Amino acid sequence: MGDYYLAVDIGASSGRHILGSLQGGKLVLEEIYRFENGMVKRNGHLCWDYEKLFGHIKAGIRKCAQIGKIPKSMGIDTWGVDYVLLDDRDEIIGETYGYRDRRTDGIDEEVARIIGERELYQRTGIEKMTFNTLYQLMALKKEHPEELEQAKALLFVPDYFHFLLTGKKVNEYTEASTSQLMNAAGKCWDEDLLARLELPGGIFQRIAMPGESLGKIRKELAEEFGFDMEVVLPCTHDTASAILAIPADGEDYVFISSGTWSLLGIERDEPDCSEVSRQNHFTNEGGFDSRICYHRNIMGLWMIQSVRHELGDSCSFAQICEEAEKEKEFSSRVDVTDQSFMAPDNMTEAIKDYCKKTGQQVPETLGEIASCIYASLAKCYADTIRGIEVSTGRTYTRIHIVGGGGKAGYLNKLTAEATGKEVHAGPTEGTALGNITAQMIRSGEFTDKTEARNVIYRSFDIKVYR
Ligand code: LFR
Repeated sequence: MGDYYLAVDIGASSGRHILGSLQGGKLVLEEIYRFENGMVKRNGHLCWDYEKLFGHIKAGIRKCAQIGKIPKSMGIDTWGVDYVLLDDRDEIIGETYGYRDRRTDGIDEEVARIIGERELYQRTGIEKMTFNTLYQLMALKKEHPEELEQAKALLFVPDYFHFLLTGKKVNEYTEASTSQLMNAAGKCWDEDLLARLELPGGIFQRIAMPGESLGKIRKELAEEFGFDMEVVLPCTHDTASAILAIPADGEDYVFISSGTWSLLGIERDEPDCSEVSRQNHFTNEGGFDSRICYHRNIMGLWMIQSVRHELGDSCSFAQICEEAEKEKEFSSRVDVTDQSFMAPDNMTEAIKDYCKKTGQQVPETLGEIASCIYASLAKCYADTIRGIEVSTGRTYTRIHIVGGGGKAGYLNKLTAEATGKEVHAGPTEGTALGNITAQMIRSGEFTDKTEARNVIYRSFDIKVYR
């Protein structure tokens, strides 16, 4: 029996604890704990409840002892950009805002007066999304400058949970890259940028690479859980973790990390911070082995999740796919990167409004709405891939879809049709798997990423659509 490694993978709508181990040359996963997540409205702002999340993190760890499978190490990954500020007693200062909160609306224009978008991109390589940490901090500086002044440390969400577990403060590289405050070429905090934005450089921590060990969990926690274990940094940004788990060899593919968001792109050694790349909305985020995840953020299944939620979460995602397929002739399309779908009060209405506004047939039934979303996503995938092919001057024959969205068979089919490429869907637990992979490389179970990906390829069911 091989050693166990624990991934805590927290997404915008749910979190899970997954144990991974090597058994007979294959990687075997076991989900031991699952919980809900979501932003909550507090004082008119969309916020996360970190206390509750940490309670779930601990409950899932206790589950390991209950089932007698003690992990050798663990690591946490979450979405990007969100952070906490800590005071001199390591208490959280102010609200724990979530990235869909609207307080950053319009802040981008103020930032552009300090530093032009072109130069900002040349430095950071990060696509302008007004939820990036940069804009969030600038909004805070405007509304609550005293909170920034009081702050002693900034930790991104996974950093914060790792700190609660070990007492160590670092900013993990892949997550830090999503802030839009890191220098893409130097992989370090862009001190000059921070100074020009008048942000307190002292709150940023040492940038730590995935694979680094933060040492053992705190003594009190080890006593509470009844066992000790090491915390090893995975790619704490979920997207980078998912990309590490792509079951591919060579470089002849584009990836889609499909979940709440669809992140579509390629891996590369050096960032492309050119003006063409900026205009095509590509972002250069940190990946495993100091590589760059070069991709576009596409709204993704958030639109389906929201519509489903508006129906009282009464139908399964598989049923939604079926309904959509019945309406495959429905021809209205929306731009899935449009801001109006970012955080609408009602997604169903936002889609109807978009169709009305653009003179298209308004979808009425669930089937029509889902058909419109899936077909629009597939179209956006095809356009984005064309953009990548133009900018890299090469073509790709395969698309690897990792993450829960890979279960949407109808969308996979549409993607194969719209792009003319072979779609390989799976593994669906890509993010947790990538998290575990980084830990297993650290402990020597895999010599490198290539070996890990070969094992992943052998271990999981991958569905191919032609
Ligand atoms: C996906 C993701 C994306 C990021 C978005 C917000 O879960 O991490 O990569 O752009 O969430 O942080």
